[in-house]
Amino acid sequence: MKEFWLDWGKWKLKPKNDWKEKAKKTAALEAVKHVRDGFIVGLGSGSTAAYAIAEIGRKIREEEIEVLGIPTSTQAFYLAIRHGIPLTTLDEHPTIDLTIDGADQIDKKLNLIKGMGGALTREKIVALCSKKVVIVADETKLVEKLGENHPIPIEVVPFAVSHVISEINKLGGKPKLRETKGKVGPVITDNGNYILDVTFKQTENLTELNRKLKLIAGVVETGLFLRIADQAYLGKRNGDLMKLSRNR
Ligand code: A5P
Repeated sequence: MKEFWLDWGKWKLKPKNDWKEKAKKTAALEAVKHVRDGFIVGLGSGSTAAYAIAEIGRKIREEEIEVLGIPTSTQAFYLAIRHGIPLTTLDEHPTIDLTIDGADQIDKKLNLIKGMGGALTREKIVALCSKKVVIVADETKLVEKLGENHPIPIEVVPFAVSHVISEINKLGGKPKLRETKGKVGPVITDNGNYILDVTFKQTENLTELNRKLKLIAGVVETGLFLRIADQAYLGKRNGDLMKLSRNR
């Protein structure tokens, strides 16, 4: 018999996605094999990166390696503390040896959409300061075409939000201000900003789209991570692991 859990919000039964949790954990554990003694490690955000953080903590305790972490969000910060990972900053260590992070969409060339957890700006800074970026996810994140049927999260300075919305409309995008759950009002990022989730009908040239978005005054960062990731481990439904690589 299938296991079910009750989604009280929608008042209907949903099958439990156990395979996804196993797949995410398998991917995360594989990625942590890249962590070496003495490494500065970028700690990603989200539920898959959380498995990697727990495994890094275990490695520090049981294999007695010395590692310093740089968290990409408040979530990663507290998880690192809980798992006993000593922390440092980009000011002390501007070059990171390895970053392990999740993603919301991944294409075969390892371009990504990130930011559904609202941590895109710090995630991108940490990734761009890293010698190697390894992405961990379950196989459902792999897509043929990035941005199709999926919004692009964009972090915006609150003062500029109306201006940014009007400029994004001119680019053919439909922005939606991300709202909190459990409190009324907009989501406030770790940097004190808002998030716009923007859907575009046309997602042919994402490099050009990203360039235009970054030129809008008030846009802090976009969730388009193009040619940033080096490797991805994707846990599959059947328990296997898919590996994707990109040459820098
Ligand atoms: C956080 O802002 C995101 O970029 C996450 O890395 C992304 O949403 C993946 O999260 P999950 O691993 O929970 O799917």
